[in-house]
This record gives sequence, C-alpha cells and structure tokens, in this order.
Amino acid sequence: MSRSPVRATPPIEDEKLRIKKPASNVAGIKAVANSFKIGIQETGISKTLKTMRTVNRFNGFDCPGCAWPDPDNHRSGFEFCENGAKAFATEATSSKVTPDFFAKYSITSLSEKSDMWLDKQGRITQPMYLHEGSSHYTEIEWNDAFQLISQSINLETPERIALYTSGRCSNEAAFLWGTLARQIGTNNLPDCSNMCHESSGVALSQSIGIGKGTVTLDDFEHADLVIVVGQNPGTNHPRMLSALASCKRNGGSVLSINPLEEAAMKRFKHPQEILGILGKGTQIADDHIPVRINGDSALFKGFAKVFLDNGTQNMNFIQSNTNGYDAFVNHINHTEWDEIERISGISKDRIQEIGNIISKSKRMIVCWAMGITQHKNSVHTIHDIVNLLLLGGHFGRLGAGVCPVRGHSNVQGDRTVGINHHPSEAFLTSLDKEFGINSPRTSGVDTVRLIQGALNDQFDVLLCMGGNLLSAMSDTNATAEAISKLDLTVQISTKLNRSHLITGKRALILPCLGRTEIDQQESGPQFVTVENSMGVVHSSIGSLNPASDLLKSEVAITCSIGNALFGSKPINWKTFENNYDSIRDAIERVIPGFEDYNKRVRIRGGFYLPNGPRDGPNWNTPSGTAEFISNELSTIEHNEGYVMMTIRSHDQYNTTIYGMDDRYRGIYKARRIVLMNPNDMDEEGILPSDEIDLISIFSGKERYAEQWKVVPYSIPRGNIATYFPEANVLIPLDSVAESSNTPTSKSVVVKIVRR
Ligand SMILES: Nc1nc2c(c(=O)[nH]1)N[C@H]1C(S)=C(S)[C@@H](COP(=O)(O)OP(=O)(O)OC[C@H]3O[C@@H](n4cnc5c(=O)[nH]c(N)nc54)[C@H](O)[C@@H]3O)O[C@H]1N2
Ligand SMILES: Nc1nc2c(c(=O)[nH]1)N[C@H]1C(S)=C(S)[C@@H](COP(=O)(O)OP(=O)(O)OC[C@H]3O[C@@H](n4cnc5c(=O)[nH]c(N)nc54)[C@H](O)[C@@H]3O)O[C@H]1N2
Ligand SMILES: [Mo]
Repeated sequence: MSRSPVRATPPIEDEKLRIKKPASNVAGIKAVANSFKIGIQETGISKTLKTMRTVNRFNGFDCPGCAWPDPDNHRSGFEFCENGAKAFATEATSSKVTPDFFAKYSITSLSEKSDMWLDKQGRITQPMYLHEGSSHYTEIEWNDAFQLISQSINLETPERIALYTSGRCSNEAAFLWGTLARQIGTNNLPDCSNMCHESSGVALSQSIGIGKGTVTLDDFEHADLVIVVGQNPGTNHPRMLSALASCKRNGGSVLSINPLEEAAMKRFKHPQEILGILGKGTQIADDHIPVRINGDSALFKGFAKVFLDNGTQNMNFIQSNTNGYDAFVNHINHTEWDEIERISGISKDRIQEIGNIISKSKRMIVCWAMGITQHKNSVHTIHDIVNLLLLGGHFGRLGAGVCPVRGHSNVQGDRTVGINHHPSEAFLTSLDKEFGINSPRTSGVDTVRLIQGALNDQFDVLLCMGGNLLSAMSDTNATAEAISKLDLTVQISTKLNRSHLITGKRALILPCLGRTEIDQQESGPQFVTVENSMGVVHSSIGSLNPASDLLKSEVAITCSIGNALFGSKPINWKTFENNYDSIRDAIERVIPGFEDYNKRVRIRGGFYLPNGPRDGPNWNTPSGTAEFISNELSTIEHNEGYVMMTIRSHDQYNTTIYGMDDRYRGIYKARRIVLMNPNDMDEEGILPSDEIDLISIFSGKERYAEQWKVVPYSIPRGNIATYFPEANVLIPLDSVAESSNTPTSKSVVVKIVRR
C-alpha cells in the first residue's frame, strides 16, 4: 500500500493583507479584553474565569506561555498576560479531536488545512495508530500502543532510537524520559532547546561556568541599566515588561538593540494596574539601536572599545575573578572601527554615546533571546556580551548580570534534570548508581544531527515528548523526507499539528494531560514542578477536568513505555507513576541542588537552584575564574540578496497559530508577508502588498518559497523578516551556529524574485 502525498508545509491561502501603522503602546485594556475574548471563545465563561484566577498563583498551575518568573511575594489576582491567556485557552478548549474526526479526514486531506485550522480542532481524546500504508489513523488501546512501541525498539541497536523533548515537559516527566533513553542505551535526546537557547548554554558555560542566567527578578528593581537585545518581550514575554517598568520606576534606563523597533519597547500600559490601563503608560526604552541583523558582535566589541578608552573598567573585579583580560584588550584594540560600523550598521558616534553610558553603569543587566542565539556566530556574540559585563564587574552583585530569557515554560528545567545529548560524567555516574543501569557514555544527537542521520537511514524509531519537530526544524522539506524514512514515530501530544501528518512508516499519537488539568494517580492527585528562566523551581497543579477520560499524564506514558520494554527491574517504573514524590526523591539523589526537594517545593513560591556567579561569585570553569573570550569579528557575509530573519507574530505560540494578526506591528489578516525597508522596495520597484518569491542559496543548493506579500517596514536596508514556521523551508539544514549547532533561523541569505 502507498499513501497519497502529504504536505509538509502549510498550504498557501488567499490572504487579505491589511497594513496599518505599528502600535505606539502595548498591553493595556485591549490586551485584557483580548485575553477574555479568546478564553471565552475557546472554553466558555466559567472555565475562563477559573483558569484566569488560578494561573501562576501559588496554588495554581504554571502558565505554559513562557519561562518568565513570577514575583516572589506579591502576586496579584491576575499574574497573566494576553499571550499566556491564549496559551491556556487553546489547551482548555472545549473542541475535541475524536476517532470520528480521524475517520472523516485522511492525513492527506488534513495536510491541506492550515496550521491554525489543525490546532483549532481541539484536544486529541484517545490514542490513535496509523498503520503502514494507511492514510487514516484508527483507534488503538493504550496497552496495545505500549506493546507496539516496545516491539519496535530493537535494544541491540539503541543508537537507532531517538527521544525528542519539547520544553513544556515537567521536571518529573523529563527526568524519567531521559532515564528511559539511558536504559534503552542512548543519549539521543534532541530537544527544542537545540533550536532555541543552546548557543546561550554553550557560550555561558565557557565564559562563566554555568549555562544559565545569573539574575533574579529582584535585580531588575536595582539595575541602573537593562539592555534588551534580540528579543521581543511585548509579544513573547509580556510579563517581563512589568520588570522593565519597575527598573524605570526606580530611575534605571532601558536600552533596546534590535533591527526592529518593537512596539512593546516604546510604551507599556500595565494591564494589572488600573492607572496603567487608563493612563499614558510607562515609556520602556530610553533609546533604541537599530542594529543590522547579526551586527551585535560588532556592536558589543564597539562598546568594549569605548569602555577601555574611558578607563573605567573594574580592575579589582577583573584581577580577582577573570582570566584572559590582556588578550582581550589586545583583541579589542585591533578591532577596527570601520569594520564595527560596517557590520553593525551603527555609526561610531552613536556607539560612543551608548558606550559612555555603559561604561558608567554600576549595575547592568543584559537580556537576550532568539535574535542573538540563531546565527552562525551566536556563541561568539554571547562571549562578547559577557566580556562587556566582565569589564564592569557585573556579576555577584545586586542589579547586575546576564539574563538569557528562555522560551518554553520548562525548557531550562528539562536540561537541569537530564535532557541533554552531551550529559556530564558526574550526572551519568549518579544516574547509574540510583537506578542500577549502565548509561551509554557516547554523546547523542541534537535535532540537526537527528535529521541529517535519518536522511542517511541511521534511525528507526523517534519518540516525541510534545512539540512539533517537523514544523519547528529548519529545512522543512528535508526534515519531512528524513522523518518519512523512519519506521515508527510516536507523538505524545495535546493538540493536532503537522508532525502527526508527516510521520514514519507507522505512527502513534498518544494524547496526554495538559498543565491546566487534574492529574489523578493511584496515590491521589499529583502536582508537577518546573524551573523558570531564573532558576526557581516551583510547583504547578491543574484544576480543570481532563479533556477526555482516556488521557494519561506524560509521567504515566513514560512509565508505561519503560515497563513494557523492561518490566520492573532494575527500575520499578510503576512506583513513579503512582506517586510523583518518588520521582522527586530520585531527582534529589541524582542532581545537586535539589536537597529536600519535596519539602522545599511545597513552600510558597518554591526555591532557587544554586548559581555560582550569582551566589559567589564563584566560577565552575577549568581556570576557576570567569573567562574573557576573544573571537575574531565576524558576520554573515553575502554578495547578493538580503539577510532574512524568521520571527514570531503576536498571534502564535511557536508552531501553534492562534490568529492572523500581528497587532503591534500593524499587520493584519496575513502571515505570508515580508517586512522590507521602503528604500529597498523603491530600488527593486516593489509596491506595498506586491507579491514576491523567496529563494535561499546555500552550498550551491537553492530552496524556494513562493508568494509572499511585501510590507514596508522600518528595518535596516539589506535586511528582511518573515514569520516562522512558514519560512522554515528556506533555512538550510546544514546552516548552523558554530559549537551549538542551532539552525541559523535569524540569518538566512535569500534572493527575491518579483512575480
Ligand atoms: N506569545 C508567544 N510567546 C512566546 C513564544 C511564542 O511563539 N509566542 N515562543 C516562546 C519561545 S520557545 C521562545 S524561544 C521565546 C522567543 O522570544 P523572542 O526571541 O523574542 O522571539 P522572536 O520572534 O524569534 O524574536 C526575536 C527578536 O529578535 C530580533 N532580532 C532578529 N535578529 C536579530 C539580530 O541579529 N540582532 C538583534 N539585536 N535582534 C535581532 C527580532 O527583530 C525580534 O524582535 O518566546 C517564548 N514565548
Ligand atoms: N525559523 C524558525 N524556526 C524556529 C524558531 C525560530 O525562531 N525561527 N524557534 C525555535 C524555537 S526557539 C523553539 S523552542 C522550537 C519549538 O519547537 P517545539 O517545542 O517542538 O514546537 P511547539 O510549536 O512549541 O510545539 C507545539 C505542540 O506541542 C504540543 N503540546 C502543547 N502542550 C503540550 C503538553 O503540555 N504536553 C505535550 N506532550 N505536548 C504538548 C501540541 O501538540 C502542540 O501542537 O522551534 C524552533 N524553530
Ligand atoms: Mo524557544
């Protein structure tokens, strides 16, 4: 039997683009109204009020929207934001995807629907199986599904199995998921952070000895300067705006560095403060630097040049805490202003003006996200950010430090508890001791290596704990080809997405509980724990009735797979499923920093994990000090075409599309759009709303994506922007960041062709 073709990319729809002026302020009453509107449409009034009342409360569930922390003591009744509201409304939706639905639609016909349509069909209610050659999923019993997985995994060739993780997974589920991989005999644990903050983890480990941020929420109230670079908090971390506003209230300044002047950085009206809703709002950014895409390394080297010229570097701190200073000074002296100006697109005068402020700062925080991590030289750029902070001694001090702002609500926790394709020997030794297993010592694959390997027939089975790997990965067509070569793919999911349509020869969908739902096990209702962007571990407990009686928790599914494969020895999987306290006890024994886990996580607000640079400062690097790391200045060089970044609109959560508007940027009713500088448009003879095709060129191979409408926008010349995931077809699989292997989603060289 053979299947009809299944579309890997969303169909191109007839979109009625409307362009308005970008918003001059964000949040405020409109955001509150929108939150309620979406909630009520998806879930009805009483569920909306119930979820809004419990999200991010001490005894409620953790908002699945992002990893920004909650205030320690004074949580308002509504510690939520518009986009958090969208995230939980789509989970708590009353729409259902039942076996009848799958009987009605073949995977081919589903693939002709938009990503938004797929998500809007609602929660998947029971396990489904796609037989080899079949084009329709049919029902399968849970036990049969577990048997099928166990029979498909050949323990003789564990290197041919991979277990993907998306960052909503709780600490408890992630710890067991990683343990399952090691019991199978592999470190093949690709995860969403490979496409996200991997560059931050790699660079920060080298520079400061820990792959995490060093600030707490409180630090924002004490900082005199916060730099927000390569991040769009108004859309992606709206609750962060309160922290920026509190910095401002206390007399601090906020600087934004971004090719786009994102609306949130202009003026913010706190939705939870009545005056904020009605009044003029707080002006967030005091200054904005419209850096060229991938010009940040140059810019930060420029700031360091000014700093050194001013002679205000903190020599006490540098002498007692760092290594590599002299080489760094030499490197900066040899970096030419011409190159800095050319690559950053910012004049020496402007860099000097800002550099003077930076070199005077006593308490500076630098925040960043995907605008920094998804380039070829991302790891180097993050070294440059840390170098600048080291010059001022901004570690181990109130109001100062690094703040890589995480995306998925528990992506940082997943890594802490063992979702890591390069696990440390110390971790594996204690895991083996705890469970009596022999964990493999060879590194596993990340997402890019998984797809490259699958293209070369090196994998048989892929188990996915959440997410939508097909659409999140670069090079959608190559990724689809790779996944189709697998024998079995298993998706543990809440909602339908394209990864359920582009599958291995056989596929399973295992539907699971979401954060908002009651998780009832043998010993009673369970809670889970998560770690936010600032290293606070706290609990999350759902309060809604599950979308279907047949759902299982991520923990229960993992335990059942473990049990089907290995029985109860040496790991007694079922005890973990019955009572999650036992999982936390095991985590406590295996991973440092979780002492008294069960007790401390039951205290309001949870607890902080240890953090050397913050607590000491002390530095877990080979030299025992922080490192100035000097890398040659670089950027993405190209002879023709444009550099394209792929970004999120205000109406999406990664590959989940909530709606067709990008309100803050003034773009309505369309997603297949390209933001372009009006002067570049003039030169190309392109008018607003004209359609163009995009072609990316890499290593001699061309990739096409048709039919994009052009939107004139204030973006540096030679730079353009499109939305993820529609533009992922253009990102070459082999175009990755050095050292972190993250797809270069923010620097894709493309040519444009007028239609
Ligand atoms: N509502 C909502 N919230 C989310 C998500 C979501 O999709 N929707 N996703 C979550 C996840 S997983 C993540 S990782 C985060 C992502 O959060 P962000 O990183 O804010 O997301 P992006 O839209 O990718 O935005 C990247 C920003 O970097 C800028 N940028 C691009 N290239 C460069 C560059 O070279 N230099 C500089 N200085 N800036 C650049 C872009 O203009 C844009 O403002 O958000 C999390 N929160
Ligand atoms: N071009 C481009 N590509 C990118 C990016 C970019 O900026 N540009 N960003 C990258 C980044 S930062 C990230 S993090 C990745 C995201 O990659 P992923 O994490 O793989 O993708 P998501 O879209 O967040 O996954 C959404 C799906 O997760 C499932 N889900 C939701 N909640 C739950 C739950 O509680 N449990 C389980 N088991 N499943 C659940 C639903 O089925 C939903 O459809 O994409 C990356 N891809
Ligand atoms: Mo992310």
